[in-house]
Amino acid sequence: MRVLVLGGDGFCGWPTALHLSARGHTVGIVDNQSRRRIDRELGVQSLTPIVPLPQRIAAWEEVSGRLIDQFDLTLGEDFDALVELLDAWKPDAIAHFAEQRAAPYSMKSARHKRYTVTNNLNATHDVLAAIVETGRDIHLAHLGTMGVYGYGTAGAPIPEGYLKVTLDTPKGPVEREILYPSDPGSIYHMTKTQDQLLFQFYVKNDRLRITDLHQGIVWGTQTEETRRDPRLVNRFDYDGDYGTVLNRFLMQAALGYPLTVHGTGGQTRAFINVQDTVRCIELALLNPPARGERVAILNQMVETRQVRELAETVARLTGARVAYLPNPRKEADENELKVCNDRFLALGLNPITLDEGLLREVTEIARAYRDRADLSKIPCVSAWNAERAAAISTPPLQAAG
Ligand code: USQ
Repeated sequence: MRVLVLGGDGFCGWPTALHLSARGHTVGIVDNQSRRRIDRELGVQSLTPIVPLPQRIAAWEEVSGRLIDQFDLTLGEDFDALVELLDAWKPDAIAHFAEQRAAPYSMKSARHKRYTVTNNLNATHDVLAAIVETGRDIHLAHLGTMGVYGYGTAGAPIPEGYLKVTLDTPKGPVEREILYPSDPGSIYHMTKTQDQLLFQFYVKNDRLRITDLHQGIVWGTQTEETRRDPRLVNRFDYDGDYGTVLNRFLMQAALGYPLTVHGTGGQTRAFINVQDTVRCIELALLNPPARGERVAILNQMVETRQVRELAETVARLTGARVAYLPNPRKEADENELKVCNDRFLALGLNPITLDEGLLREVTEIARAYRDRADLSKIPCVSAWNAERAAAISTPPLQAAG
């Protein structure tokens, strides 16, 4: 299969490109270096040292003997170039990771909100319009998020994208399946809920084949392929905007920094290891919906955990202290979360679960690169609103452990 990976230099895009290449697919990466530009804007760098994209690709060719093409264009802006690329490179499928993916970054200021909305929605829409423009039958697999659902349930597991509802009509009850009601918790998550409507429209109007993957929080760093050479190492984000919760805790533990739990830590979220992320993408690409079929929605997650439970596990393993801090986010303090992931299990995913040995492996990575850490970048300083900004400017509530 010929697959274009949009955003192929990023945290999920890069290991996906390598995984697909290793599995015999022909891979092209489209990336405009926006993730590296944001690092410079924030004055942070990945804990793991990442070489420039052309060197990454050359290293992959050296160790695997396989070529990856690279294209530098800005999705959402360079529309004609995108259409030309699709016509010339002739992908069978597109894996779309080319969106600004950090919730805190999207809430930093009006400028960051506007950037996230403009970038994400125009990127997604341009890809859809470009596929139609070429007239080619290209399957689009998009990295969505569990956050489109919100994290509160009425006790029932969150289904894979669609909810059965019964409408009372004058002729009696009528059953329908509708998109699960969106309940985004940040501007970033909101852009992914809007993407869903773009997909629904383009399937209805143009019969595009589209898969939307609602992914949970990714933990871990390396995959089979990124381990093969130090120049292939994946990003490890630990800063207050881009670092995700479990990787942050593991890195903080490696540095002897108190684990930064927001609020009570009662937030329950869905998790997946990065190795399973890349497997899921290939499974989704190998099993596209038929033309005319509704958007295929799969929950790309393995298990749910509470934030404080994760902090306690990491503390037990490493002796780290846990700090309960005022929450910069406007989110529920406590929630239950049950999620269906039957579709990937049926496709043969044999998932990696949060295992103490694997957690230790990530801590080892963090230890190996601890000298590159800038402790001043650890605190989460992007507040969701004025009330949350005031809350985080007060000293921590308590430190335990
Ligand atoms: N949290 C802490 N302490 C920290 C960092 C986070 O308690 O130091 C808490 C947050 O308040 C939140 C939870 O941990 O309740 C998750 O935060 P996160 O930064 O790990 O994840 P999130 O902002 O939701 O976003 C990440 C990815 C995003 C992806 C999403 C999947 O950045 O691209 O879409 O996970 S999901 O969370 O399932 O929507």
